[in-house]
Amino acid sequence: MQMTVLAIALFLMALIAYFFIAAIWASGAGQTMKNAERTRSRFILVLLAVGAVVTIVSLKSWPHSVAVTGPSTTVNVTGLQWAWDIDTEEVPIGHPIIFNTHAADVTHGFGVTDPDGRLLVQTQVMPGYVNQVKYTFDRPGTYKVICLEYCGAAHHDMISEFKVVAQSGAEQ
Ligand SMILES: [Cu+2]
Repeated sequence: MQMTVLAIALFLMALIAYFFIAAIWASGAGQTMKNAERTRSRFILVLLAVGAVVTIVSLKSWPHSVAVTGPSTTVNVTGLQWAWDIDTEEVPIGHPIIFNTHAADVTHGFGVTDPDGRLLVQTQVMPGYVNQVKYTFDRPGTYKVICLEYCGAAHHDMISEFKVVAQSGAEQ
């Protein structure tokens, strides 16, 4: 879907660029250019081409993909005023975890922090939708789930925990 949108956007940009170039060409500006102007125009075109290549090469992959190849673990999370209902207490280390989140009442913000309190992953949690977010934990410990969207009087108490454990521990 995203590739289709990208292709349509690029096609429309090329179409607009074509009409601009055709209009400049039809005005005869190209014929009356002095050498210095022609050199400058070529220099700008080269800069544009270099900029386009650098932009495309340095683009990161789409940030919204939750596609996981190979085994993964699904954790179901429900946000409600004012608690998190998480269907597991432990998840395995080094193994993609897909959090399926949804809200039972109002919009919440699902955030996972590591044992040092650093935010690792987050997504909005909405009634009527299941929002997915994927993360692979690389060290064991107790991780906190916090709410990142103000949802009422006890929003600040909306804290839960789960443990990240070695694979063998998860199977016990
Ligand atoms: Cu909240």
